[in-house]
Amino acid sequence: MFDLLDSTPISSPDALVRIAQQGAVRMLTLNRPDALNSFTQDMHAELRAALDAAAGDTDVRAVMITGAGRAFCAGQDLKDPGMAAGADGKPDIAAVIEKNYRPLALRLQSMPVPVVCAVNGVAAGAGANFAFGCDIVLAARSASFIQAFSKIGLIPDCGGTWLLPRLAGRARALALALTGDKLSAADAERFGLIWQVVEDGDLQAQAFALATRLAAQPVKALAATRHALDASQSLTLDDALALEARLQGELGRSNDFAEGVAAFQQKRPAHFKDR
Ligand code: T3D
Repeated sequence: MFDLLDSTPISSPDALVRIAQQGAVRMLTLNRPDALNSFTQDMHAELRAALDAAAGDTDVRAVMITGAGRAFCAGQDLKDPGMAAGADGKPDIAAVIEKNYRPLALRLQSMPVPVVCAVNGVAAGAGANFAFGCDIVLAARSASFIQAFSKIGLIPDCGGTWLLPRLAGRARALALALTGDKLSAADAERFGLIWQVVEDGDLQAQAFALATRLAAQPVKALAATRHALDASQSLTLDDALALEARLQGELGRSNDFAEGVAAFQQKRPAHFKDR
């Protein structure tokens, strides 16, 4: 059973992104609860560093992300004085996106290990699309998702324009983005935006159990699976088959494949180690 007390803290408890390790799972907690864990420049920098560190650490075989307090993440901190201003003195949001949101979305998509997101409360704006960019998303029954952008005169970012239609289809993506209406966790599951709704009190334990299960799998193959599925969206069938052949060819030469086949033949559990 998951218990935060069993995890080893890596960051200080008051870090903007708390980092801990339990077994092979690196746990990241967005930690600005008073501002509903909205993104500041500093929190972005800590999150980037935490994801980079997890990606570079061979002891990490899965990442779990959640939020402290009652929210998951309310998107960009609209009060952050660090928000960039252009030469004309007006907000330079393109610069904010290039510096923070684009690297974040791409980092998630290129993680060498699976990323499980435990959405513990409201996820709004870039906070919602950050969650949708993770590999498997569980949400507490009381959680909700809001494409809040249209309410402040913006478009979905942090990969939202790419993710939403792919996950939910154009009709639902467009309606969610145009209205900015709040979507319950149950409807998010029904729309295919997330994997599963779980009861509030079970969220952290179930997300950790899932991350632990994934960590025991051949994570190199899992990362290649994500890559092939994402790439297939813009490939012809023939090109997707060529990519499958290339990736399968690489994985076929891996220690994990040899171990998986040997474990099957010897009727024992496999012990995967590749990263
Ligand atoms: O640089 C750029 O701008 C470009 C990037 C854009 C990416 C984006 O994410 S744009 C979208 C930004 N996010 C939003 O527009 C969401 C704003 N927040 C809300 O709509 C609501 O707070 C929620 C629906 C998320 C939750 O509502 P509720 O009623 O549960 O809580 P609340 O009372 O509104 O908020 C509680 C506190 O959190 C409050 O502070 P206070 O009054 O107690 O001192 C509120 O101001 C603060 N808070 C909530 N969201 C943000 C925030 N502070 C700063 N930035 C926020 N995004």
